[in-house]
Amino acid sequence: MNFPTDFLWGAATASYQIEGAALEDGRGECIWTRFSHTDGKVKHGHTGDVACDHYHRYAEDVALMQQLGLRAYRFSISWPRLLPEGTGAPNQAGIDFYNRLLDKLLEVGITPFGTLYHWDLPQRLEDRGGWTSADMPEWFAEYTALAAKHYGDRLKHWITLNEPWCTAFLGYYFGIHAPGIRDERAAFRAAHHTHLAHGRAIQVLREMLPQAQLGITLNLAVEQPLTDDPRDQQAAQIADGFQNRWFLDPVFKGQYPADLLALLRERGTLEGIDPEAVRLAAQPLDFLGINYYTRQIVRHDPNSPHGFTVVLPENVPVTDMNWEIYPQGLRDLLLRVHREYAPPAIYVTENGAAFPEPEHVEGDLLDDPQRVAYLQSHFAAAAEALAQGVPLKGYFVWSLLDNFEWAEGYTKRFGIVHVDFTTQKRTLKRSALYLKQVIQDSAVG
Ligand code: IFM
Repeated sequence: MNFPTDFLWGAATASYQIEGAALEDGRGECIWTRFSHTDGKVKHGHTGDVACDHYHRYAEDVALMQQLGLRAYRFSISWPRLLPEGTGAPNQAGIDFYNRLLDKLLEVGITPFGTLYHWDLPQRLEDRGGWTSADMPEWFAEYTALAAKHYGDRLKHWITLNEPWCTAFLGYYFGIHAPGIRDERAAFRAAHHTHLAHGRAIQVLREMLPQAQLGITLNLAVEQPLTDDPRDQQAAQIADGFQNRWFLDPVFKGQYPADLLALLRERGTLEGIDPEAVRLAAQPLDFLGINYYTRQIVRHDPNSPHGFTVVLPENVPVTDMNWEIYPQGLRDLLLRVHREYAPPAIYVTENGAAFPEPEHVEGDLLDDPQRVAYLQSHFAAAAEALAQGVPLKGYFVWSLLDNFEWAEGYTKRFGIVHVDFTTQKRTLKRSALYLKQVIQDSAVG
């Protein structure tokens, strides 16, 4: 595997998944606090109230990153920590937390990548319509300006949104994520407002921080038809529209993909949305962040609302999320995005896997051979894409720590560092040492 000596290897996390201190030091309630405290929404009734207690243990966690030789760390800023009501009066204690975190990272030479929105929307804004509200782009612009004012001197890599597909569709269509709404029109309105909010945030950041590197993170997948039957091929095309092009096209072309637009217009899904307005999303970017986990095999299904169903073939290797392990999909995806959208730079902003692991660990190392193999095969796929000309600049493993896996609670462990949620003890997994070795090897070319 050949990676350039300046390749930015790192690990990623997100505020609600690791910080805890959910209502401490003035942090406002977020939609995940509300959702996880609602019966039946999250497995075992788990919440992010304490999570990895990173809010109090950030220094210990940065020391771990340093021990692993990470060059970069991707984290997210919690909107309700900075603005408990979503807009209006800022919360100095919340602002100071990220000041401390940034200072610590820079002190040990780790490049911070900050994501502005990784799903912990202030509940106050959800009460006013959340992502379905046409005011969202301006609310987000206000929050972005506040973050830029306080952190712009030290934070040089900014990601506006993490996986807007999940915000819109898991949150407002499937209802399995906060705020738990099941309404197709609301979901597409939410998606539309994520595009506009992204566009406004980039405008604000460009003006306030002309030297900063700006991007967005999308969760993209390879969509493949189950068979050669033209109906399955058509189904895969629609699935690709939903998963990939509904987000890539606005960001890079300022428009929605025509095929899906026609289908959704026919269903009346887009009522009240002005598709032309999405041109605001196409602000020049410095990089695209891609989160890759798996591929999707798709078949024609006349009984499903949009004519397709995702199927998991028998006997394929899967992770604890029941996601197929398909490393060549990462290579294919990187090549495709490079060919069709040509972002100036690409980062894999998330890739990793959950496997069953004990809650408590004896000793100071946990063997996780499946995760080592998963990472090895995906790094190799990335190296192939790089060799074929993809401007891949860095790679963040998801995740640094075992953490709150949304509706799955603490039952899925993605960390390269094990967390005992009773004692908060951190234990390295073998995959952490593997990453350390890869980083060391790539430093010498
Ligand atoms: O844990 C999530 C993360 O918050 C967003 N991307 C996918 C990860 C694994 O499901």
